[in-house]
Amino acid sequence: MEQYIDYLRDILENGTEHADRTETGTLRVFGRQLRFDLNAGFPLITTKRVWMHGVATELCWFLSGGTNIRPLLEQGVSIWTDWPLKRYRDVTGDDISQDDFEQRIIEDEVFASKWGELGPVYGKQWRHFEGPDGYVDQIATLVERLRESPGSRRHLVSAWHPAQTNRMALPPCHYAFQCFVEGEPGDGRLSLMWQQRSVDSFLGLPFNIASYALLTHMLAQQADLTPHQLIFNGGDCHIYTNHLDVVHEQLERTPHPLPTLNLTPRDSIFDYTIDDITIANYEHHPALRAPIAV
Ligand code: DHF
Ligand code: TMP
Repeated sequence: MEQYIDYLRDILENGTEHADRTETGTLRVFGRQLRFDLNAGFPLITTKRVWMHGVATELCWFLSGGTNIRPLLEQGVSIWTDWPLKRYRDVTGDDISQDDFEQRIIEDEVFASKWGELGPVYGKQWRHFEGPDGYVDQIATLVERLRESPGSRRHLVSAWHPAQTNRMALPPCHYAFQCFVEGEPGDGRLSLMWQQRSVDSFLGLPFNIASYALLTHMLAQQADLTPHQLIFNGGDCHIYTNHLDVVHEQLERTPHPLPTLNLTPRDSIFDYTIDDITIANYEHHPALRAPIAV
């Protein structure tokens, strides 16, 4: 995990200032890669606490095809609330608190379907990508092809739907991933590489690394493969200016050994629940809090 610290240092040293969409301001560099050996442990950042429950709940929600924040809130996960809340406040002029807004989404189904929707984001594109001949379930197709044609060079899932990005609360940040299988049948190794156009390096990236690592473990289990490498390719890699203090604090910390993942086997990739996902021996430095740019 030294490489995450090196990556942060690289942005601090080489980044240029940018007045971004959220008007927070960032330091940014373009085009960076991180590589994780999944056999060396589960890549959960140890120089602060990363909320694995949030990561796992979000990934199960993506895999379910969900695009409404209601099921996340029912499971105590608020990481996606800011965007629907902003929309509600802007449209209605009602200065509702986050707690009251979340409570209404949970209690009132009609309200939730109107105000809890993020548009055709990850879940929709992964499971129901709309094309001229109907919908494509990219995840079901991926698992089927990993099993039947592991050596293929076409194991690709895209969350980027150019005709629909304007209907999304946020166009996908991590917008595509590719799988790669090597080794003999019965002894195959699965690697995964994802593409991310925009990277909130302090808040978003630790979640993204853990999420794709977990997805790689799930895909490997489904296709009878061993997880191998996880590769991140970032486009606009930035640190928000209001995260500089907590980033510097992290640079002072020495990473701990990595934890491990226990994943209960399931028949289908769509059957995993939060109870199937356990992280063991997660030693981490204290949590670091910072505001998210909306
Ligand atoms: N916008 C921005 N500006 N950055 C993001 O990382 C981001 N991520 C989104 C949606 N929009 C975004 C979805 N993923 C948090 C983490 C991931 C995430 C959204 C939010 C987050 O707030 N993490 C905090 C709190 C977690 C906790 O409750 O413990 C963290 O400290 O990791
Ligand atoms: P943008 O759409 O203007 O690029 O803003 C999106 C912000 O959210 C940007 O800071 C990147 C960040 N982000 C992540 O880093 N990871 C994620 O998974 C998501 C959804 C967003």
